[in-house]
Amino acid sequence: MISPSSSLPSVPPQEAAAIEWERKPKTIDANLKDYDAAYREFNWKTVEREFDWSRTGKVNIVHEAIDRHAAGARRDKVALHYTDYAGRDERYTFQDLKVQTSRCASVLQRAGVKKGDRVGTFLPRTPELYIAILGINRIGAIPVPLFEAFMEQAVEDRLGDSEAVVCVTSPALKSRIPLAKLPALKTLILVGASGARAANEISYEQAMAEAPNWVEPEWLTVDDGLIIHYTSGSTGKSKGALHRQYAMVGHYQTSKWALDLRDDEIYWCTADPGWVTGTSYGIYGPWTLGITSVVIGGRFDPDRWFQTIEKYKVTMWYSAPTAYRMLMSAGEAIPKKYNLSSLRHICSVGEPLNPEALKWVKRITGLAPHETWWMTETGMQLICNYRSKDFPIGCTGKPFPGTYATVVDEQGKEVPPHVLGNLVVKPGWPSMMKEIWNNPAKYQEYFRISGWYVSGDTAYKDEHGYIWYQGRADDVIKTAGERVGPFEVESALVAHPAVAEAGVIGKPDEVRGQIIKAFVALRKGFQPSEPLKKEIADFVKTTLAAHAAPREIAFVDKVPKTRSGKIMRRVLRAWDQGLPVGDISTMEE
Ligand code: 6R9
Repeated sequence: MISPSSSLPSVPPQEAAAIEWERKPKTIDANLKDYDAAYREFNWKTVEREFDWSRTGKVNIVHEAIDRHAAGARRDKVALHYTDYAGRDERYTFQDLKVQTSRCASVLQRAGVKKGDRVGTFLPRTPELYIAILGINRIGAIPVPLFEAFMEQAVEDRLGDSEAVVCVTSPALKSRIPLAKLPALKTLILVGASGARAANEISYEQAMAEAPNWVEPEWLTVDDGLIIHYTSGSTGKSKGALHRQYAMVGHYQTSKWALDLRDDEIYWCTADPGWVTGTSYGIYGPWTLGITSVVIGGRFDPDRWFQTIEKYKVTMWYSAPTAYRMLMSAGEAIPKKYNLSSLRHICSVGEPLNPEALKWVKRITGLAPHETWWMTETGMQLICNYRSKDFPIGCTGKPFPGTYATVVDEQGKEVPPHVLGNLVVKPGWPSMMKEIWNNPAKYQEYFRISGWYVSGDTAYKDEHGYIWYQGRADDVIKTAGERVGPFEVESALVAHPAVAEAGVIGKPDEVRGQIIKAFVALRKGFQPSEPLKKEIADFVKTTLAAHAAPREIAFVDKVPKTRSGKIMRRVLRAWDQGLPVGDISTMEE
């Protein structure tokens, strides 16, 4: 948070000549032809008409994303291409997904799941994960997707807080689900299980084989639950952002205008459904539009990534700056091996896209990635660059039509161009989270500045109304595009027997945006050493998640805290950068 007493820093207008523009030909054939006209005139009500529920009053995302396509001209259209480059190479039509998600829905019903219940998914990126999420939606239950890299503590926090009653998982991952600590969790549905199973375990394959091909969706209202995504803040454990069915209105229209998806698209969203991008734009957006999606399993591999574009003739690619930078550092020889000429549009999300990475992607593909700014809590893209609109390279973009995002001071007053402030959004856009699960106080914190939704990011606007993201105002870390809360990492660190205290910050990193750095004070009797650093980092990897483990550890005598016991991460950041620590009058003795 920008301190209310300090005068707001101003960001000098860059020399006009120093700003490079991405210019668009007037003739470009985009779904959104005239951003400025749309911004003046667009009304979300017109989008509601795209959904059957606007006529029937019967709401369920699975009807709009799958069943209505399966009942019409898209019945045999491929909805999902999947490969893991290790033996699985599959395709599912909309009709196939109707059958599969029906069967999965029936399996869940037989396991006792009811409308409104939370159901975890804890699976690698496979078709079963997509089928499970929509199977859960079909019966009006609420999916809680868990990223496959989560270890026991992360799994316990999320399944515990959401009180999930069932979790769809695999034999390999189930050992990370601490059933004894999760009283609400009654049943595990195991994908790929063979042999004996415990009484509370169901074989996915067996149960699917016995299930009927059709289960009518549970009819809901637009206010009923769609999904809960857990995400991190600067304090406390992860929090569950609950979205409602109405979010589909936002997913649909942003997929149309920002991702520019059209009917003949071969669309590749590289995000995992464990994170919000992987569901809003890996499932709900593209499939409500009836688009063909590509999903690949397995680990990140530059060669495979470019191969995927060639193999499926991908036309639209939605990925993240860290991925672009990793591809860049793997060298230009790799993309040169593949035919990338099918691509016609590229977007980026999760962290700021630096001009160097943007230009590299453009050199390789002929296309500049377009920024999309949004958050788990916003459910949909809110500030974007558009395929038909010129933009200054390096900016975050302009508010999506029908939304209002701006930059304000601590009183909620909009600041003049080039003055740094809080990036805020006027509440009321279609995909805004409905609540923070079990935590109304946390939800209210988002609206602390006179009725604005406060993103926690800082930004400025330029004289043309483009918004330029500048950083986080709080201690939330974005590492390789993944959002990590320092408190979760600190809690994992202090569980190690050698660690007395720990403070965690995001340290700037050329490839990953930020890396996690931990300052650790050891307990009496432990000596600082390189092997101990590794042991502590590995401990976080195995208890919390690999991406949440510190890549750097510094041993300190004491972690700086305020007299009320809050870790002074500002001081840690100054230590890290070798800068003066500033005012430490509130520091404990
Ligand atoms: C979708 C997603 C949200 C935070 C957000 C901001 C950062 C996202 C960005 C961006 C600069 C962009 N962020 N998109 N920063 N430019 N285009 O990433 O959600 O994981 O909740 O993270 O990510 O800091 O506040 P989530």
